[in-house]
Amino acid sequence: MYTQGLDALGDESLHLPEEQLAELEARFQAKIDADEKIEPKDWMPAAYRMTLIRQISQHAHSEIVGMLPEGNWISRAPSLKRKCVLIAKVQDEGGHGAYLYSAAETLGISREQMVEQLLTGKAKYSSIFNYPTPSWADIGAIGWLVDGAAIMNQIPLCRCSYGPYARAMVRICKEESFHQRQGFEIMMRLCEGSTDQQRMAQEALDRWWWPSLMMFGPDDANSKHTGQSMRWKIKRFTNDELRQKFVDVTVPQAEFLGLNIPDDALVWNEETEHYHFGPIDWDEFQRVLAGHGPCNQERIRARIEAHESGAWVREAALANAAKQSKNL
Ligand code: BYC
Repeated sequence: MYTQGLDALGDESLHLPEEQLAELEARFQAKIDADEKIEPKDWMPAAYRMTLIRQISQHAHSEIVGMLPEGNWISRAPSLKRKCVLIAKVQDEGGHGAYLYSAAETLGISREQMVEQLLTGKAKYSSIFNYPTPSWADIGAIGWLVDGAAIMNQIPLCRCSYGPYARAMVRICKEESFHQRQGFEIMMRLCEGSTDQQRMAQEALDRWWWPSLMMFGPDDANSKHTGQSMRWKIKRFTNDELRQKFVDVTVPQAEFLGLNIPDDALVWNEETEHYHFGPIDWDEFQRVLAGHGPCNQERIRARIEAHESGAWVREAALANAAKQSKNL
C-alpha cells in the first residue's frame, strides 16, 4: 500500500500545471543545495526517483550476484579460519543486498519487480562479478581490489541526498572496510609464502586489476548519468575522479606486497601528484555489460536456480503471514 501511495504521488505531479511543477522542482533543488536529505514521502522529480531506483537496484543486484564468485570457494578455503571468515563475508553481502532492496522499495518499486528485472536481464549488476575465481588468491584479490574499489565508490554515497540510501551505506561501508582488510591479509600471507604462492598472488592481481578499474563505470566523457546525478548529489565524485583515487591508494599497496601492477604505462606524475595509468579496454567493458563476459550466463543461471529452489520458502512465509494476520 505504502509504495502504491508513492507511485500515485509521482503520477499526480505529472499532471500539475507547469508553474506549480517548476516551483516544486526549485524547492527540491534548493533542499539538495542546502545538503538536506530527501526522504521517501517528500516530493521528488520522477527522474530523480527513477535514477535512484536504477542505481540502488543495480547496487543491490551486485551484492547478491557478488556472493557467487566467493561462494565458489567456501567449501575449498584453505583452513577452518578462512572458511569462517569467508562465510561471514558472503553473508554480509546478502545483508547488503537486503538493505539496498529495502531502500529501493521506499521509492515505489517492489522487491519482486527488481528480482524479475535481474533474472530477465533487464537490470544491470556490476561488471566485475562476471569474472571467474580459479584460485584461492582470487579471493584475496577480490577483497583487496574489488572491495577496495567498492569502498572508494561507496564512502561518498553515505552523503547521498536520498536518506534511506545514505543511511544504508553507512553500515555497508563499515563492513566493506573489514572485507577489504581480510582480502589484503590473504594477499600478504601469499606474498610472504612460497614462490608458487607468490605467483598465485601475482596472477590474481593480473586478472582483477583492469576489471576493478572498470567497476567505476565509463570515463566521464561517456558517462551519461554523472552530470545530473552530481547536481542531485546522488553522486559526489565523477567516475574518473574515484578511479584515480583508487589507483593512487592501491599502487603503494601493491608495492608493499611486492607485486607488479599489470600496466606498463603506470607512472607517478610529479606535477599532478597522481599515478598516470594506461588505457582501459572499454570494448571489453561493453562486451561484459552486453552479457558476453566470461561468467555472465553462469551467474544469471545460478540466480534463477536459487530463485526457483527458494519458491517454497516464499510460499511458506506468505502462508505464515496470512495465518498470523487472521489471528490478530
Ligand atoms: N557494471 O552513466 P554511468 C560491491 C552502467 S557491489 C555494470 O556512469 P552511473 C561488492 C550504468 O548503470 C558494487 N554497469 O552510470 C559486492 C549505466 O547503465 P544504464 C556495485 C555499469 O549510474 C560483493 C551505464 O553503464 N556498486 O561493492 O552514473 C562483493 C552508464 O554509466 C557499470 C554500486 O553499484 C559497471 N561497473 O554510474 C564485493 C555502487 N558502470 O542503466 C563487493 C552504486 C556503469 O544507463 N552505483 N554501468 O543502462 C554507482 O555508484 C553508479 O551507478 C556507477 C555508475 C558508478 C556504478
